[in-house]
Amino acid sequence: TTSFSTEPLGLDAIAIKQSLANRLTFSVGKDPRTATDRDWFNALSYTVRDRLIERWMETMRSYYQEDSKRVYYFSLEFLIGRVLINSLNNVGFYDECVKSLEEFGLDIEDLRELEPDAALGNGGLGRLAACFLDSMASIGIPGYGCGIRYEYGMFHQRIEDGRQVEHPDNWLRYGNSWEFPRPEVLFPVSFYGHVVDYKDSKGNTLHHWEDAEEVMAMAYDTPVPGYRNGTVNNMRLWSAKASRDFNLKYFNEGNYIKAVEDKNDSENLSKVLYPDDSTEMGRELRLKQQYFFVSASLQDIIFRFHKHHNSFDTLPDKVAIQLNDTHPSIAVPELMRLLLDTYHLGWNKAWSITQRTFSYTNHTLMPEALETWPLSMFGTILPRHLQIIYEINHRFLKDVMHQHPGDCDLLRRMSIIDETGEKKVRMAHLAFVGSHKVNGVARIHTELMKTTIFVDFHRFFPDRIINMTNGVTPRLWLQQANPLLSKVINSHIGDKWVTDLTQLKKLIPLADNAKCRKQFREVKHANKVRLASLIKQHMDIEVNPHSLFDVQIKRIHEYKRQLLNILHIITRYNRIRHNPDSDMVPRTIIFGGKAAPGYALAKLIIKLINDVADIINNDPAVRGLLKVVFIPNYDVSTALDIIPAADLSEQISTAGTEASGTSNMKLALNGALTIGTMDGANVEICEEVGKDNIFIFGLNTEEVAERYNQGYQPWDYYHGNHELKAVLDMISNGFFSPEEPSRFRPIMDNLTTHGDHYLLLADYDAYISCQQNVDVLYRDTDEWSRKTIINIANMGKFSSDRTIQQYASEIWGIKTAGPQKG
Ligand code: DL6
Repeated sequence: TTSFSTEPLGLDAIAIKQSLANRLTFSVGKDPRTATDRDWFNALSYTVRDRLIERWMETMRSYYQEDSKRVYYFSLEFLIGRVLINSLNNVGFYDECVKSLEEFGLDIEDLRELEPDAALGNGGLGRLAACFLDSMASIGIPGYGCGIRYEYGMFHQRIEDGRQVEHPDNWLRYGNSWEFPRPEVLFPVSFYGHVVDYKDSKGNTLHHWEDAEEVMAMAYDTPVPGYRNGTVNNMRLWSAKASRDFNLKYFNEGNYIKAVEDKNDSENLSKVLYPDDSTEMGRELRLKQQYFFVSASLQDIIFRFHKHHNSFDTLPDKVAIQLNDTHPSIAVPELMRLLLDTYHLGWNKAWSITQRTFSYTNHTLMPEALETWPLSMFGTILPRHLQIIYEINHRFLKDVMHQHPGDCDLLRRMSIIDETGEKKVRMAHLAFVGSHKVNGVARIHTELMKTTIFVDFHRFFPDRIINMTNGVTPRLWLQQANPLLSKVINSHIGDKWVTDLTQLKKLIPLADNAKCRKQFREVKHANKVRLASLIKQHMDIEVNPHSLFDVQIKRIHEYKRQLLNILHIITRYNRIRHNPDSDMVPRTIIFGGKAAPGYALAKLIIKLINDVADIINNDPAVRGLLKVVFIPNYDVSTALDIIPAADLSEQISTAGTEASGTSNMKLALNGALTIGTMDGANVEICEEVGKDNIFIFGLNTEEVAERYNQGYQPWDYYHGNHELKAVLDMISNGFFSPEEPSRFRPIMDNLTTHGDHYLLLADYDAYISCQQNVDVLYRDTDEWSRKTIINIANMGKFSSDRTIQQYASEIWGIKTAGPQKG
């Protein structure tokens, strides 16, 4: 036999230059005279990808040889962003690449801009999944991302006449050089049909799912490199392909058009990401998407498991599956179905294996985001799964009844089937019952899970709920986002923080050193100048880099209270106008975020921000003291431009509503001070940086609850505060929309007549005076810089490496070497 081996590819500039030339010629099919920047981008990405493949294969071989326990992160969303710079950085040959490109007369900055964001996610939940993949690879955990290869990712937001307009995100238009299509990795996924029961020779009942429609799931693999550790993991995304058999039926009947129509129907399954992260998507296609990727992934996992093992007994020792929210929780009955119907295990054994394999992460307490599916729809699409869910529920409720005899109300509350009104499957109950651990994403959120949505479940399974406070990857969110700050940090404490973020603590003494404070200040200023020039270039708005950059970047949602920020802006505007001598701290207030296309009020908030910006930015009375900018199409790439330039991070959700937040972590890590409520991970950020180094205001969760219980009266606040009244009157009387004075009435009504559900008026006063404290501190340049350094130094806890270590040891049962040192 001929031995098969490849020459290791060098990471030096000479080897890279050679690869670039080869790839441009042989893979892109161009010569340097005719090559466009995009051709060079492709040649470069192939050059990088080749180096990933070597490590990827080696990693997969080692997992196979060691029969390592594997973690599968099931997620409907992976918000990866751009891949090029991350791969160069993680493999560790960015500088050499820059040099080689220069020899061909190319600038890496120009090429990087050509890469579209892989925006296969909505916001926090999807970006967290991407950070987790980076951390699993960087720690050396055999972690696989499993999801859908959407043809269209998160919509592209344009602002036209101040309003959000959604455009399709055709991110695959120029191909995707990072992925490997695997036409041979193909699994059938069934829908519809019905279940027929048979008896086997021993009299056992067998369940056959018959007359189902089949769609094929085809795998696309994307390598996920760890940070300079030789590990490259895999993200496997599934794409829907029409099943050939299915079409043949119509072809044979001579119904060509029907066959092709059906082909499109099936392939529509992986067409588009649902662009809503805050309300339940009660749509048939969404349920089918969920089942589609879950079923394909489970078949794939079992196929891999069977290469080594012939009994399912050890499945939970070799496989851990993390359910990213309830979206993939159909995996619970699907694994049961495979174990019962395909592999003929008994119920108890199958159930024990299932529970020990799955764990579930909850990302929201908001009732409108908790998924339920009408029973009739569910039973039509997945008839066998509904039967299995009934059986799971029956056995579960029997246990509950045993412990709490006679408590019918408890049974009704805990049931997986909601029988009040139209019958529905409660996916969160299914995920909870089918998992051995259920986690929240910040301490306060986890505690609230125990006392609110899962109160009965927590009483019944007291050890099941645990906390895993979120984190973000320091590779992307500091090292790559902020090269200037990274350089300064490295010059003082070395670069071990990249894989052990707690090292940042060593920066603490620098806070008391005037020279160091100046260094940090200069970095921030340079980043602000850069952002200001991007804003000028893309939006033609002049912003003053000496002003305080006050940033709120996140999905637009009532609970996140962008509106409270606007109330402050207008208050500030009025103060400037009414006190012509005031020398207020100049501020640039920056927003970024998308609204769900069907969320009318959120879209109206965007319009309000832009209308307010229009008036303020063009009013000479403002005298350069205030500027408002709404940066369109907030995505991973724009986040990387904005975050390093922020002075102030707005984290102002109503206490008890934001599960964790992660932009709070990214901004503080880059030296912004936080103004925020005691909500989500703000609570732990406050604990880490100390309450003197953060601006906390407003009602806490207990006070919020009290306020609701007492019967909250927003009108009292309106009448009780003349500044607030003036601001609300301006919004509702058309000050900012003279051409359509009633445009923002719905906002006014929401904040008053309709009860101000998120308590903006109750928190207004505290917020405004807290913002005054911000101004006072900002004037004290040195003290501000001191606190900035203390913030950065104390962000070590919020690395996703720490989060993943915790998942590994407390949920997945995987031993790791601890933080990678250097
Ligand atoms: O856990 C990641 C992220 C949290 O940081 C945010 O606080 C939370 O709002 C977000 N949740 C979602 C929507 N969840 N659902 N379903 O994105 O998760």
